[in-house]
Amino acid sequence: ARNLPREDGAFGFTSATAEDIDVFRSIVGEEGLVTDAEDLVPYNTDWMKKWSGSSRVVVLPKTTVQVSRVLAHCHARAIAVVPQGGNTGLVGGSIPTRDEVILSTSRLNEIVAFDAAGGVLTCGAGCVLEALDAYLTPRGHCVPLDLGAKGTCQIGGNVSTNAGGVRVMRYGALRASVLGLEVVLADGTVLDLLRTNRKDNTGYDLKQLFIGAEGTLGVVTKVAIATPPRPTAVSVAILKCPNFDVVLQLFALAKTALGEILSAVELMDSLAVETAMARCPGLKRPMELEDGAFAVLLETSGSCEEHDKAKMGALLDRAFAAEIVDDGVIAQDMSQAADLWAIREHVPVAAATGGYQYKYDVSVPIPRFYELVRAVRRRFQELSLAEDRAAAFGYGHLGDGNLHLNVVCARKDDEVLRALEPFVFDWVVAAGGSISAEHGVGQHKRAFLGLQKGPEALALMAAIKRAFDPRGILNPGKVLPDDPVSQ
Ligand code: FAD
Ligand code: S2G
Ligand code: ZN
Repeated sequence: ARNLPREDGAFGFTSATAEDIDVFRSIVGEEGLVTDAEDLVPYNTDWMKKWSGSSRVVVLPKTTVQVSRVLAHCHARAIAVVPQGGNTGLVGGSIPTRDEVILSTSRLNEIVAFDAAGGVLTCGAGCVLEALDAYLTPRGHCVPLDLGAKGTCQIGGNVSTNAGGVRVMRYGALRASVLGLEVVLADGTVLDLLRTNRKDNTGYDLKQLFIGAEGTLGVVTKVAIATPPRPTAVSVAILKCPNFDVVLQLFALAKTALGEILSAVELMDSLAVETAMARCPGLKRPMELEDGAFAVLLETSGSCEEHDKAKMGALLDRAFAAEIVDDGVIAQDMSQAADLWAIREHVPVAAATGGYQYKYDVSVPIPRFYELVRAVRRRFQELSLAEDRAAAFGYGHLGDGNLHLNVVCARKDDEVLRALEPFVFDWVVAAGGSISAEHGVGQHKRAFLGLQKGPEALALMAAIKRAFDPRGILNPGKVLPDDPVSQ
C-alpha cells in the first residue's frame, strides 16, 4: 500500500504492512517491536509535544546485524525509517512526518570497551549519556558533554545532532571528541569506521558526515569517543550583573582570572530565572534579580581544590571591586553546586511547563548575544503582542555564543509564530550567526536552511544524501529543504 505522494509532490514511500511487521518480528523478536497504539504514543511525539507522527511500528534492534537486516528490508520495500534515540531532540528530527517506521536504538546499549590509558570509550549508540558518565566516574573519566537531557538522550543521538551543552567551552563540540563510528547505511551496508586512534589521516574523514546528519545519512550503531580525565575540583558560582554590558566585562575578567580551569559560562536573564522559579518547585532562589538584571553561572573544573578556590575568590574580589557584580553565591559544596546548576537546567523544563513554546537555539556574536531578545520584545510591542500573550526570554551558553531564545505562550499562537519567523532567522543571519547552534535543523528549520547555506552547498548536501541514501528512506522531511531523492 503506497501512501499518497507528499503534499510537496515528492516521492511517496510505502507504508509498512502486516507482512513487513512479520519480517521485523523475525529479525528482532517480539521484544524488539512496539505496535500497540497506546505504547506508540511516546515514540510519535517529541519532548515539547510540538510534532506528532503516525508510525504504526517501532523496531528496537539489539545488534548491528539486526539493524542492517531491518534497513535492508525497508530499503527493498521503499519504506521510510526515522532513527530515534532518546527522543529529546528539539527540532522534530526524531518524529515521523507521516507513518514512517521508527528504528529505536534504545536496545543498542552495551559498553563495548574502555581503554583507561587512552581514555577511549567504545559503546552502543543507545547508551544513555548519564549512564556513560556514571560508568566513567569510578574510572576517573567523564563524558565530554553535559546537557539537561542527559538522563534520557543517547550517545547516538548526541552524535547525530553534534550536541553541544554546557561543557563546550571546555571540551569543544562533540564532533571534536568522536574518534570512530559504526554506521548502517540505508541499504543495510555496515560501515565500520570504528577506530580509536586520536589521529587518522587516511583519506576523507567519512565519520564526520554522520556527526550532525540527524539520521539522514545512516544509523549510528556504535561510537568510539575520547573521554577526558574527570576533574577532581569543581566550583560553581552564580553572580548577578545589573546589565548586559557588565556581563561582557565579567566574561572577559573570568577568562583572564580563571584561565584554563574555566569550564562553563551560562547566562540567564531575569525572566528566565523567574520562569524557572515560578514553574519548577524546589529550586532554591540564588538572589533577587530585578528586571533587566542577569544571572551568570560560572563553573571551574580543575585538579586542585585549594588552587581553584583561590582563583575563583580572586575573581570575585576583582569583580565586586570593579562593581561588575553586585550580588553572588559561591557553592560551598557539591550539593549546593547542584542546586545552582538546577536553576539553569530547569529553564527549558519551565519553558515546556504549561502552554506552548517557540524555541530558537542560535549562534550569535558574543557582544550581540542578548540583542536578539530585545529585538523580539520590541517587535512584539510593535505588533501589540503583550507579554502575557508572548513572553520572550533569553539564556544559554554565553561562553560559546549560543543563545536560547524562548517565547512562551498560553497556547499555540500563529500570530506569534508569524512575528518570529522568519524575523529571528533573518536577524541571526544578518548578524553573522547560525540559525541552529546545537539542536540541529530537523523539521523546524529545514525551510530556512537556504538562509544559512548557499545553493552550491545545498546542492552538494543533496548529492551526498543521494550517494548515501539513494532511495531517500532515511528521515525524509528533515534537514534538507526538500527531499532530494525521488524514484
Ligand atoms: P533523538 O531526539 O532521538 O534524535 C535526534 C536526531 O538524531 C533525530 O534527527 C534522529 O533521527 C537522529 N538520531 C538519533 N539517534 C540516531 C542514531 N543512532 N543514528 C542516526 N540518527 C540518529 N541539545 C544540545 O545540543 N545542548 C543542550 O544543552 C541541550 N539541552 C537540552 C535540555 C533538555 C531539557 C532537552 C529536552 C533537550 C536538550 N537538548 C540539548 C536537545 C537534545 O537533548 C539533543 O539534541 C540530544 O543530542 C538528542 O539526543 P537523543 O538521543 O534524544 O536523540
Ligand atoms: C539548554 C535546552 C533547550 C532549550 O538548556 O541548553 O539547549 O530551551 C537548551 O533551548
Ligand atoms: Zn543548550
